[in-house]
Amino acid sequence: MLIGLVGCPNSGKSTFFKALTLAEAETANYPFTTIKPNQGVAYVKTECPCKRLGVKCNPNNSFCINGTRFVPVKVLDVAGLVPDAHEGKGLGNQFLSDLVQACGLIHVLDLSGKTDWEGKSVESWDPGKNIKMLEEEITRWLWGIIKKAIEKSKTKSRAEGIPIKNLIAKQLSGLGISESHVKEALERVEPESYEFAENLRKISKPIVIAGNKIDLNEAKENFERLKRGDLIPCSAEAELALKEAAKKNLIEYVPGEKDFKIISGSLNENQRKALEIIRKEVLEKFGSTGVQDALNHMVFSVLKMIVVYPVANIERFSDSRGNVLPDAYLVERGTTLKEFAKKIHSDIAENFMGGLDMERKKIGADYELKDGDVIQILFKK
Ligand SMILES: Nc1nc2c(ncn2[C@@H]2O[C@H](COP(=O)(O)OP(=O)(O)OP(=O)(O)O)[C@@H](O)[C@H]2O)c(=O)[nH]1
Ligand SMILES: [Mg+2]
Repeated sequence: MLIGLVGCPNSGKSTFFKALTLAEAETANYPFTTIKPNQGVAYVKTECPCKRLGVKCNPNNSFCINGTRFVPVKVLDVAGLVPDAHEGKGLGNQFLSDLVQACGLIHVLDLSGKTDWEGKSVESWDPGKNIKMLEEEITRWLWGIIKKAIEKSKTKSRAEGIPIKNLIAKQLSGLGISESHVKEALERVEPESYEFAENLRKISKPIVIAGNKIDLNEAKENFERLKRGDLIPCSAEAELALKEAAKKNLIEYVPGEKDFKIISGSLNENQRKALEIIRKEVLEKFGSTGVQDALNHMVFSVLKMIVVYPVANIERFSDSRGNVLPDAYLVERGTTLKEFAKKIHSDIAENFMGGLDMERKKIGADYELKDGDVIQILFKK
């Protein structure tokens, strides 16, 4: 699963990326710092079943801090997007192609109004304007691709008498767009229309808005003024500072939490002050830095994913080597046991014989997985 970070230049995308991944990425206070995309691994946060099962886990593909499991998702930080990017303005629309595999986009918005939508320093800018602009640019970029796909399909459509709409789904499959996405987006609209492109964007690239730089007073004012329910207040800089301090064992901090604890005596006065400002201006006012919330909101609420823990031995909740709750898988809500078996391994799916739930009760192929399920898949060996 890949989540894209998009937004105007200088909005804090690369800082947000670093805060999520602790990977290297260049950040600076001028537009178009990022040219080539940065890809890294971030983690969504969920309750680990180890708590309720009363066991100690040994995660393999994920990690657990005091009963909180962190499950990996890929994130991509791209270049800044400016008005008319779809026509090649700014760094053009080439970089938008980097986002084709993304299931969802986090719009990192500079809420402080200290940069305009081209990333230039200004006294005051209405960040609300960037929201619509970004949506339109992405829709127009998609529309361009759709129009090309239609053009390519015309001859085949005429020659074989197949409706255009049946042909374009295949052409768009490389964009992370499925046949069902196309079908849903085409309800009551024509394939050539802007409305189809817009529907398709909403379905295939849903957006979560991260109102960044909330540590600044101007951002707080804009947050109050905009009053949008879909705006998540964030401070990428605060989250990055906390994660880096935790990595150096200066503080104890679980990503996404509302507080941290200083555990080292080696902090200097400036470091202490900076951390106290984060506590007072961000954590106490907004309940967290918002960065983890934005990612969690995308994955769990918007993309409707759940976390499932397959094990080889349901009595011990372990794999064959005795590792307890080793793997955490993100799957779409509604996934059945059989579909899940296919995701794990084609061999397991071919020899599938059902499964066992946490109470060691038998479950069948059509069993719909629930969030936090620990299951053993049974198959012929
Ligand atoms: N106050 C504050 N500044 C931030 C925050 N996040 C980023 N910044 C600053 O905003 C400026 C731009 O940050 P970048 O992360 O480079 O922004 P970007 O969106 O990747 O920029 P481009 O790659 O040029 O499009 C830098 O000076 C950052 O330090 C934040 O949460 N609070
Ligand atoms: Mg950048």
